[in-house]
This record gives sequence, C-alpha cells and structure tokens, in this order.
Amino acid sequence: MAENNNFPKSWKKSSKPHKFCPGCGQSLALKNLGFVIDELQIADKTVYACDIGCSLLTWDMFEIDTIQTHHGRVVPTMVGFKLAKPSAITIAFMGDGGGYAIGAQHLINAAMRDDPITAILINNANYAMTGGQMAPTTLVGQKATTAPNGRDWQKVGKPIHGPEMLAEIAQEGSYIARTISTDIADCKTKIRKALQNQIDGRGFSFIEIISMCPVNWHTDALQSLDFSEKEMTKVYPLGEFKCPQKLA
Ligand SMILES: Cc1ncc(C[n+]2csc(CCOP(=O)(O)OP(=O)(O)O)c2C)c(N)n1
Ligand code: SF4
Repeated sequence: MAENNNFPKSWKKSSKPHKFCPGCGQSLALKNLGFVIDELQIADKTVYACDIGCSLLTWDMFEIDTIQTHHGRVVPTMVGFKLAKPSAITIAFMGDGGGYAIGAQHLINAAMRDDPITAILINNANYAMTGGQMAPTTLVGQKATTAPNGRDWQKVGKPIHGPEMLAEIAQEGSYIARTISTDIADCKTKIRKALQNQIDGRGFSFIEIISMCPVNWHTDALQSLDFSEKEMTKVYPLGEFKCPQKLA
C-alpha cells in the first residue's frame, strides 16, 4: 500500500478506516496518539491496552502489541504488565465509565502508588457503547437514557473532575492534564508529555480527553463541536494539573 502521511505509521493499515461512528472524537485522539508514538519511535516497545466501551473498537487499530481488557480493568492490567516488564511503555486507554465508575478504584490507587503507566481517558459525558446512559461525567441537566429529564445533581451527585481529583493524590513525578480531541496541537502536546514522563522513568501519567459523541448526544457536526468546545470545557477546564518541572 502506498505511504499515506495522513495516518500514523503505528496505525494498522489493513484495518482502516477506523470503526468509530462518523464525527466521533475518539479517532482524533487516537490519531494524535499514533503520531506521538511515531515521533518518539517507541512502537516496538509500546504495549497498548483498551478497556470495554467504544475504546474496544481500537483492539486492532495499532501496529503494536495490544491487550483488550474487561470493563474498568485496563489500568490494573497495565500496572501488572509494567511490573512484569519495566522496559515496556504501557498505555491504558478507557472511557469515563471505565475509569471513573467501575474502575475508579484502580485509577485512584495507580495515582497514589505512582505506577509508571500512561492512562488516557475519553470524557464523552456518557456510557456510549451501551446506548447513552448517564456517566460520572454527564453534565448537570444533560439528558441521558437513564436521566430522561437531565442529570439531577441533588439525586445523583455532581460530575466528577478526574484530573483535578487525581492531581490531589498523585506524587510529584506525575503528569496529569485535560485536553480536547478537537484541539489537535494541545492534545498532541499533552499526550507527548504524558508518554515522555513514562519514558524518562518518572511516575504516573494521566490525560483526560474531552471527546464528541454525536450518536448519543443526538447532535449534528456543529452542535457536537459546540457542546464539547463550549459546554463541556466550561465544566471541565483544559489544563495541566500536575507537571514535573522537567516537562514544563
Ligand atoms: C463488568 C461489566 N459491566 C458492564 C458492562 C457493560 N458495558 C459495556 S460498555 C459499557 C459502558 C462503557 O462506557 P464508557 O466506559 O464510558 O466508554 P464509552 O463507550 O463511552 O467509550 C458498559 C456498562 C461490561 N461490559 N462489563
Ligand atoms: S457511540 Fe459515541 S463514542 Fe462510541 S463510537 Fe459512536 S460517536 Fe464515538
């Protein structure tokens, strides 16, 4: 197949186009991840793992060793892998349900223990693969199939702010940030810093990526952009919440 510079070399050529719905933000995030893996020249020592949820659609996305785990278990799986093989660069990719609900304890403990893995979490404000149920990140007032009148925080609590929470408990060598899939430069820079943190042998790294889910949001292209870039960033500000001096 002819060389295509629009696709990362670390993406598997035979399985393209990707399997996400049209307009999904996850493909943008993963394209950036692929380009960063190319630039850092780490494909041969990287092990990528995806959770359950739409993240599982990436089980054959990369031309690198890949593990597919149970819902919420991608973090402990990669912590175990890293313990067994410290020279590997380990990436755990998950949704907000996987990381902040069913697998929250794993994420919190990995941050507290300073496990040297890179965790990447897609915040699309819902449980997407199963049809748009309310997630820990669903905005107050946002409708979901399990919240037909919109999230009522007095009944179910307020949305979780993952990076802010993890930054409180993480150790000094951690890199913790939030970005958005549509800001290619910011997304790529933060993914690069997170992986560099692991390559340099510092601690835990975590990035939350705000991402569009037009199918469950029931939005067209412009409405999807608006909701993620305007509504979601109001509640979930972009930024670096912990950054070792050497990465600044
Ligand atoms: C242990 C377990 N409980 C529930 C499910 C059903 N399930 C599959 S995907 C999913 C939601 C995924 O949502 P999220 O993690 O936010 O990822 P997204 O699909 O939004 O990318 C659920 C509840 C499952 N597969 N395994
Ligand atoms: S359901 Fe939403 S998150 Fe899942 S692939 Fe489709 S647009 Fe993306």
